Amino acid sequence: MSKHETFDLVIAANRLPVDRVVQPDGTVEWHRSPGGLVTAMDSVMRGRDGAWVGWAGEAGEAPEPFEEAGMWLHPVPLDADEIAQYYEGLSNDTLWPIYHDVIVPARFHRAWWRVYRTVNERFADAVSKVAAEGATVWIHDYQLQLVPALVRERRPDVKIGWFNHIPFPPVELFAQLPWRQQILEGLLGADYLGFQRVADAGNFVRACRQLLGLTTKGEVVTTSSQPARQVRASAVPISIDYAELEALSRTPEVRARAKEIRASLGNPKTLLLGVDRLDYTKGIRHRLKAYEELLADGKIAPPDITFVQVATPSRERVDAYKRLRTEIETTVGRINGMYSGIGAAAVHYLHHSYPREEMAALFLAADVMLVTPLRDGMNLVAKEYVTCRHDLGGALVLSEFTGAYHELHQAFVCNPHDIEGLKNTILRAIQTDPKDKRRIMRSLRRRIANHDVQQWASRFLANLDAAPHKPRRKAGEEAQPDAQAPPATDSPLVHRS
Ligand code: ADQ
Repeated sequence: MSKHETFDLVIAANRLPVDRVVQPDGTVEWHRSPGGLVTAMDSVMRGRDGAWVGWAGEAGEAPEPFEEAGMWLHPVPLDADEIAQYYEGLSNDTLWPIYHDVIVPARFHRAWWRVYRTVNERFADAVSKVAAEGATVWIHDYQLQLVPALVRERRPDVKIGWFNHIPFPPVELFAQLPWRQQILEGLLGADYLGFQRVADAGNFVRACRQLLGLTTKGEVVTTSSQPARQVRASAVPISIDYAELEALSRTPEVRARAKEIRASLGNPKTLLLGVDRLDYTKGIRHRLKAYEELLADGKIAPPDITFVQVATPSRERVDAYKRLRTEIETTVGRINGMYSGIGAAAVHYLHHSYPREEMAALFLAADVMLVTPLRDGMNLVAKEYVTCRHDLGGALVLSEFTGAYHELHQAFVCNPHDIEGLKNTILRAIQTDPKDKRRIMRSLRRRIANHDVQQWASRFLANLDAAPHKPRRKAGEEAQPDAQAPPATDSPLVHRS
C-alpha cells in the first residue's frame, strides 16, 4: 500500500485511466489514457485524497497498486475467460445492445451473467478495501451495475454514487433482461444515480416502479430495504475539457496541420468528416448510404467534395463488430470504386487511433462534421468539434438520438433512419450561408464553454453530497446490511426470477 491505507474519494471504472507501454529497452511505463473522464477526475481529485479502482487492460495477474499522475491506482485482475464473459459477453453483447435500442439483437448467456457478478464482487471488494471511513465512492457505467449494492453491503458507512455513460433503456426493452431485477437492486445500492438525459433517469425510475413495484415520486425511488432509503436519479450530462481543447486547437501547430490536411486531400471545396469508434450505434452505415446516394444523384462529386471517416478499432472480438467492419469496408470500397478519380478519392477511411493534436487538426479542417448515431449516451465528438471551431467555421450535423442533441439542438439536426432527410440535412449544412453558420457555431460554443467537464463532475458530486445518507458503521462492526425485501406484487410486471 501507499503512504495512505485508505482514501476519501474512490473512483471505480472498468478501466484504469492509464495504458501500459513497454519501452524498446523492456522497461514498463504507464501513460495516462487520453479522454475526458481522466481530465474530469483530475479536476475533482486535485486537493483530495483520491484512488481509482479498475482493470489495467491486460489479462492475468494485476500489477501491484501504484501512484501515477497524482492518483493512487488500484488494479483489479481479469483473466482471459473473465474478459470474454464479463466484458465482451455480458457488458458488450448483452447490455450494450439492450441499452442502445437493440440495434443488433442482444445475446443472453447465464454463464456470462455469473462471471459479471463475480467480477462486480471483485470490484466491490477492492473499493471497500481502499475507501476511508465515510468516503465518497463514484462508480462508473454499465459494466459495474451491481457494485453500488455490493459496496453498501460491505461498507454501509460510505456514500455511493453511480454515473451511466450510455443511455438507460425504456422499460419495454430493459424488461427483456433475464437479470433485470438484480441490476435494478444493484443500482439502488447507490445514494445517487446520474444519467446523461432526463429521459434516461426517467426510464430508470419507471423500471423501478414497474419491475420492482417500488414507490417513486419524481426523481426519487423509495427502496424496499429496512429501513427504507430514498435514491435520487437525475440527469447530469457529461462534457469535455473546453478550455484545454480550445487552447490546443488555437496552437500554431494544430492550425498549420489543419491546412496541411486539407492540402493533402487536394484542397476540396467541402471536407466532410466522421469520427467514431467502429460501433453499430454510431450510424456510420446510414451516413455512408446518404453520402453514396448524394454522389449517385450527382448532387456532389469529388474532387470538390471528399469525406474522411475515422473509425477507431473497437471490441474486435465481438461478432456484431466484426460483421459491421466488413460491411463498412465493403461499402467504402464500392463507393470509391464508383465515384473516385485518380487523386480524388470519394471516401478516405482511416481505421486508426490518433493523438489529440491530430484530432483537433481534423476538426479544424472539416467543413461539415457528421455525427449520426442511431443511439448515443452523449457523443463527445460533437462537443469536441464545436470546441475546436474558434474560427466559427464549420457546420455540425447532429442526430437527434444523441444525448448531445439535447444541448446542441441549434445544430443541423437529423434523423439518421430517414435517409432522404439526412441527405437534405447534409446538403443544407454544406450550402447554408457562412454568416448563418457562424451564428449557429457561436451559440453551440457558448453552451459547451458554460457546461464543461469540470462543471459536470462538480454537479455530480454536489448531487451525491446532497443525497440523504445515514452513515452507519463499517460492515463487521454490528452493522446490518440493507436487506432487499421481496418486491410488492401489485405491478403486472413484478415476479421473482
Ligand atoms: P464512446 O461511445 O466511446 O463513449 P464518444 O462520446 O464519442 O463515444 O467518445 C469517443 C472519444 O474517443 C472522443 O473523445 C473522441 O475524440 C475519441 N476518439 C474517437 N476516435 C478516435 C481516434 N481514431 N483517435 C483518437 N481518439 C478518438 C461513451 C458513450 C458516449 C459518451 C461517452 C462519455 O457511448 O455516448 O459520450 O462514453 O460519457
